[in-house]
Amino acid sequence: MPKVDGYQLNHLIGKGSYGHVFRAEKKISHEIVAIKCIPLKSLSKNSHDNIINEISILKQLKHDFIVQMLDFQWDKAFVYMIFEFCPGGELASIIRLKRSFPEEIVQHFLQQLASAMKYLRDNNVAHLDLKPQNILITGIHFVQLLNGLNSFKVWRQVILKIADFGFSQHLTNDESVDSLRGSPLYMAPEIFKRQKYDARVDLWSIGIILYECLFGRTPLHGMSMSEIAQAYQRNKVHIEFPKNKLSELCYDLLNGLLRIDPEMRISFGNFFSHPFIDLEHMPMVDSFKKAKNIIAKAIDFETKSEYKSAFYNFREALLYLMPLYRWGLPTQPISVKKQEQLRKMIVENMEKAEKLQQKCGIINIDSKLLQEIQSIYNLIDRARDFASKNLYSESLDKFELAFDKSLKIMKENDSKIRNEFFGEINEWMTEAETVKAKYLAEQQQQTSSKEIAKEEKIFVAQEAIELYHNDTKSSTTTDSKPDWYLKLKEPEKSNLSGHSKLLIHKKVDDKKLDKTNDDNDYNNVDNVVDNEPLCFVQ
Ligand code: 3AM
Repeated sequence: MPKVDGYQLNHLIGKGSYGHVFRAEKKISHEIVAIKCIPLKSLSKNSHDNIINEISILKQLKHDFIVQMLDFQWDKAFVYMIFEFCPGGELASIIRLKRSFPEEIVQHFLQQLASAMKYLRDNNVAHLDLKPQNILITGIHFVQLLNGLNSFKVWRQVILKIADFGFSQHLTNDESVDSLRGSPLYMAPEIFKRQKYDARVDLWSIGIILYECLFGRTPLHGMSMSEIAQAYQRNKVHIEFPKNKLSELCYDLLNGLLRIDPEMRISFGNFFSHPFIDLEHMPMVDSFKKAKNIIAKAIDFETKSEYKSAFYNFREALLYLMPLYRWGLPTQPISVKKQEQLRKMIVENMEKAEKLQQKCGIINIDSKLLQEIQSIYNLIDRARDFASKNLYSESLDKFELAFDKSLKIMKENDSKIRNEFFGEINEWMTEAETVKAKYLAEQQQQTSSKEIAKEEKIFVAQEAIELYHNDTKSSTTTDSKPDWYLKLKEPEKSNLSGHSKLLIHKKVDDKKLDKTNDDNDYNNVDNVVDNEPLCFVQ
């Protein structure tokens, strides 16, 4: 048993990428830790560099969803890295046992991982070896998890933490590396193709982890390293998703992440702001405070008889309160008293919002349609993203799809929907025209047949615009651009290409809220929520 100053080593937990991991206790504070012991002898020059790299990076990182390195030591034989202890084991073990998870749980997990990735990104760190074995669980003991695989109460306690930065390194935006690292099933295609790669490989790995959690296996399950490499090199990999299982937003995100060409993959910015993840409304220590401030604003609007603004503020507050109530906080438990206070606040605000909604005649639309509309906004974001990378053809494809879908919805619905959701179509059209002009300029040398195809894309859009103009001309409403619509237009204020915050809100009453804390079969809870009618939408 190795000796580590100030710690009493208890027993071996397992063998990690570089060495053995022991459970240990800090002598003075009795804090339980995990110590990774890396034999210096066994390290090649390359691994040695990696370890030093891991240590220097980990020392600086501190985040709720990242395994904290508390300390490190070394002697002649070993480097000892001391980590916070994660009693829930690896995400990989849980996937093996549970196979797949309901979408709502996956969404919650992904929010935690995305939050950690955003922190890493802000610190210019790429992981480069993300996989379920490198995601540890805390907040609950592995045995409790084992005994409660179908209990929502158990899943509510799970906190995921990204671990093992052995392969990670500091990357500036335009730096890339070209050595082969990582684990084949989760490794991005550009690594297999021996192309230069960068931090975007982490987006691919997250896509595979998301796929595995949803469908119970990785897309290239059962293939060896060389089979996978060959398939990628010959461009023979087409990842398909089992259909009609998930929400449109979830498919949209999977689609964005699992793009073979990193240029076509969703960008980090669009990933973090994707509405399936919705980091903004993730339960955080300040969520309650934020909600209270927004409610104060809502009340203010209400007293000034500005009912529409009041409604949108009440609803925005609920978007903070609901996840807080459902999932709690990752770092500190919410007391029973506070939980009850939250419940009352939610019910009260729901009632107020519903009354205001009726008073203002704000439209109520079903969740399927709302998701369709959301996917259009996502397509526009992707189109803008491609255009910003000078990928004009890809950008036009996205615009075309968005216009096709918009047209279909506009034809099938009344002018209210058109006014509320498609007021921006003029702008989109102008943007698409600009992209098209750039595309044509780029394609001057090529055959004209391609140009005609792109020309047609704009015609579809034109038809949609005409529909919109007809509506606005004939509309009797003076307020053709409601204030929430303006919010859609400037989703993050500072981030024009960011995703519009177009979120679904479901009706919840006392009875259903009470279910949140029941230790009943998770799938039943899931069904209850999924079958709920929509109360109102953003
Ligand atoms: O071999 P198993 O899967 O039981 O979960 C990690 C793995 O366990 C565990 O050590 C083994 C080799 O990586 N491990 C790594 N870091 C840990 C930590 N911070 C940890 N267990 C608890 N806390």
